Amino acid sequence: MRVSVVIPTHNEAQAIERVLADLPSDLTTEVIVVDSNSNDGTPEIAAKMGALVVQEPRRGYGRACLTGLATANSPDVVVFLDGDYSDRPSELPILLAPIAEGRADITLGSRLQERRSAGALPWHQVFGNRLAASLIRLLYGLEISDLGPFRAGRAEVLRALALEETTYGWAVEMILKGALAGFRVVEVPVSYYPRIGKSKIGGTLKGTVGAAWFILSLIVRYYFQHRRAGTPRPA
Ligand SMILES: Nc1nc2c(ncn2[C@@H]2O[C@H](COP(=O)(O)OP(=O)(O)OP(=O)(O)O)[C@@H](O)[C@H]2O)c(=O)[nH]1
Ligand SMILES: [Mg+2]
Repeated sequence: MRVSVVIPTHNEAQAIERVLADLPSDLTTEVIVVDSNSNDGTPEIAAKMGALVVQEPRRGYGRACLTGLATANSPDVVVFLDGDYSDRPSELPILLAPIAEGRADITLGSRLQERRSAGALPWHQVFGNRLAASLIRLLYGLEISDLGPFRAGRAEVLRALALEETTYGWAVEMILKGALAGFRVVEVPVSYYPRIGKSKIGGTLKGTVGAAWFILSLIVRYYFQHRRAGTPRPA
């Protein structure tokens, strides 16, 4: 199985080396760091560690993931992982197993099952993620508990979904479109720790409320769009 790992970064110099060092090299075919205008040496560290560094000057988490997906060289599976060492890259096999065994098209690492370390997620993030996951369970019938950043998907499925969100909505777009198209989305428990470096979004209540509002409205909007249009299953 050819596995491409995509890591979006914006100023993650304090963490990126540990993220790259912890990725099991025997399981990864290539590691792509998609960097947006870091001025702290992140791309240089990533290149030194052997990652393929792609510059993406247009900001946005989703934009970086899309650029990484477009850059990946004939992968079977594409993995998305944050560059702040909140996730444990050594847990990659947990995400790959259901795909390798032919049980899943997309796997989602849930931080809200048993493995989260104390203080890794502030209460407002736990609440927001549980709320979004409940809404997805209710409207889409998908058994998920969280919208975590450590995810994997079969490359042909990810490409068929024609994802286009350029912000943090990208992750939820992948889940919703995947579910609506009838692909097998499977959640697995992963660990989560306080990020290394400065929190940019999730650490503040204001950032979380803004992101939560956007994501909840996306969940409802896709649901009604699908009911109106009867979204066909991508080829
Ligand atoms: N290339 C690129 N990467 C980004 C951008 N914004 C965020 N990232 C990276 O995307 C990943 C997720 O962003 P985070 O800042 O960790 O978001 P979060 O986990 O919701 O919030 P905190 O960890 O509290 O900051 C990190 O590796 C960031 O460096 C961007 O505009 N471009
Ligand atoms: Mg983070």
